[in-house]
Amino acid sequence: MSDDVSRALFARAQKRIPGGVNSPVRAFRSVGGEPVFVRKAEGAHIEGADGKRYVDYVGSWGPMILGHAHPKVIDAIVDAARDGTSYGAPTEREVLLAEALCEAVPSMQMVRLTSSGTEACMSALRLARGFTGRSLIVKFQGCYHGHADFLLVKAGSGLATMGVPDSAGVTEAVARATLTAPFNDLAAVKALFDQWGDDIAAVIVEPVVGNMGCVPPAPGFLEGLSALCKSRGALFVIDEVMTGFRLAFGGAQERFGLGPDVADLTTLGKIAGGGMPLGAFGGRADVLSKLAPLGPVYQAGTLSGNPVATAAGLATLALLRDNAAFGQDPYAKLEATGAALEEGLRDAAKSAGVPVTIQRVGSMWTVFFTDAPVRSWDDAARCDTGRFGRFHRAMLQRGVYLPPSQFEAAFHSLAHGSSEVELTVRAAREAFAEAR
Ligand code: KE4
Repeated sequence: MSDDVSRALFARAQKRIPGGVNSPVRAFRSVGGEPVFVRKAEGAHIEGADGKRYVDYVGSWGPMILGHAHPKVIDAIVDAARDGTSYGAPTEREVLLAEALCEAVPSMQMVRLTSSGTEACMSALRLARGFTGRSLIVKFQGCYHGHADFLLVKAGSGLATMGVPDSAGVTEAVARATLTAPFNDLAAVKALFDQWGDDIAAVIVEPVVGNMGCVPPAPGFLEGLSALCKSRGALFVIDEVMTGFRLAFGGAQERFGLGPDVADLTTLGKIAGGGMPLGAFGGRADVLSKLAPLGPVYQAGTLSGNPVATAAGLATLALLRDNAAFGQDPYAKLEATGAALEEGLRDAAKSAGVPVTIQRVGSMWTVFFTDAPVRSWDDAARCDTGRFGRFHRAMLQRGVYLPPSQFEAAFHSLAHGSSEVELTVRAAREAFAEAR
């Protein structure tokens, strides 16, 4: 449960901030209880308002792959801020970060920086419509690409493949232009192209889904989507906001060996900004050249390419290339920690007699409270969310801070070591038993 100081702050917050939070998932509504207000964070730990430390597996929902408050990132932020926090004019750091992002993700020949992943995905899809002259977008049930109106859409009923609003305030007209399909179902996407093919501008996908919990792509699924798009004149957008620099330095595209011609556009965020507000969308030069001021597709932002955010991003990416900083390849370390966590959690659940499915790709993972594999939203929706809530609360009481939703991925960082793994597995043995 949260502490008295957090409870008091939460009561005050709710008077001025809707739900007391600035992003809904932080309100702990799907796990019960009240949120822990955080007053500081360092390495693998966050510190609650009452000073209690927790091993953190949210990591700001992905950005904090180095661990919180890495000294070199903090120094980069402070040094940059001393020279001013925003100019609204081009800077060298934007060039350096653009070059670093395109080098890391070879399918990106050019890139535009934004202030969030939502802006990156919204802008990438507007660009896809502008480049193709088409209007429809295909997304997958259970995938999240930020809160642009046309992306807050769920599957229509029955055979209706046109989307319906998944949020109040999104109009039917807007939702109808977004088609949805089940993740990992290539045949369903082919059927959409057979029905709407000449008006589909783009298909957007999380290459490993984090937003229904961690769900990997079936072998050949991503390549199949790319081939379908190419054969029908649509663009393939890989949303690497979460997976970029997480699954490998080159994200899912590197991890799965997807060549530079698979994705037409890629979106980035989170780690790319080192925990500061930064997103990016990039890809084929012929597509990006349609963007204002070069072309007719408008896109803009006061703080796009912000000098402090780009400094944090550059410092983070430099450390992710610095084996000496961590005594080994950073991604090998993340994999070893992930394997130890996965094995320990699986043993803990088994010894408590609680059926779970643990799915992990590198340093993003989810404990699904179901006894079957989770390949799509329909599978994920069968999870026992009540049992997940009891597990989450029991872990929180034992100093382990998991994402407050069954349908979110957990993340560990390069600051998580054997002592954090041991504490987490020890807590889980008791928490699984409590959650029975
Ligand atoms: P932001 O606008 O939150 O920076 O990025 C949107 C976004 C786009 N694409 C993917 C794959 C994402 O996961 C996200 C945002 N992720 C959520 C966590 N599942 C952010 C947490 C929140 O909304 O508070």
